[in-house]
Amino acid sequence: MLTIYGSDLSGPAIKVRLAASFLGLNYKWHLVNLREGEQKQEWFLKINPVGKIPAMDDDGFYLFESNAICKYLCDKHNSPLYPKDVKQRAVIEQWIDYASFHIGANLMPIVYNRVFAKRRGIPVNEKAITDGEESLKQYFPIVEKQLTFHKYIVSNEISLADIILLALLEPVEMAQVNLSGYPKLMVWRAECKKQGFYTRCYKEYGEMLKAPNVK
Ligand SMILES: N[C@@H](CCC(=O)N[C@@H](CS)C(=O)NCC(=O)O)C(=O)O
Repeated sequence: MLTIYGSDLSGPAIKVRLAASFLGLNYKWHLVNLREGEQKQEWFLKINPVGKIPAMDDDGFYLFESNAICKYLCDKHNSPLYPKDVKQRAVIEQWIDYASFHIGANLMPIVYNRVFAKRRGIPVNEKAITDGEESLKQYFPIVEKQLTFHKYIVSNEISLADIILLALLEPVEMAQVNLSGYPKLMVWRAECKKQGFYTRCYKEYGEMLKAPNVK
C-alpha cells in the first residue's frame, strides 16, 4: 500500500500527486495538518525525521523530499517520464534542478509573502517579493527559449521535469506572478493542464485556497 503524506496547498506535495497520477497509481492521501504542527509529532518524524511534507510510505519503505519521491515512483514503475538511459536522464535531472533551484526557489518567497503571510497576519517582506521577481526575470526566459525547440521542456515527450515545473507554477495566479511575457511557457502550461493526469489529480490551486479551513 502506497501512502503519500501531504497537504493540499503544498507545491512539493503537488509534484508527488501529479507524478503518481501520471503513473496511474492508487494511493492513500494522508493530510497532515501543518497548522497544528502534526508534521513535528513523533509518529510523523518516524516517517520523515525532518518533519516536513511530502513524505511517502510504500509498504514500509519511507522516503521524503518531493523530487526523490517522484523519481523513486517513476523508476519503480519503469516510467518513460524518467528514462533509464544515462544521457536522457541526465538532461531531465538538469531541468529538474533548474526548475527547483532557480524557478521554485525564487517563486516560493513571492507565494509565501503574497498569499500566506497576508492570510496569517504575518508581516509581508516586500524585499523578498522584489528579489524573487527580479531573479525570475532572469530564469523564466531560459525556459521560454527551451520551449522553442520542442513541445515539452526536454523533448517532444513529457518528462518528470515538466511535472515538477508544472507543480511549482501552480500558485502563480494567486501570487500575481505574470507569465504573459512568456507565451510559450503559457501554452506549455495550458497544454499540460488539459491532460488527464492533471485534471484527475486535485482541484485547481485557487479553488483549494478558497476552502474555509485553509489558512
Ligand atoms: N525540499 C522539500 C521541501 C518540503 C517543505 O518545505 N514542505 C513544507 C510544506 S510545502 C513543510 O512541510 N512545512 C512545514 C514545516 O516546515 O514545519 C521537498 O521538496 O519535499
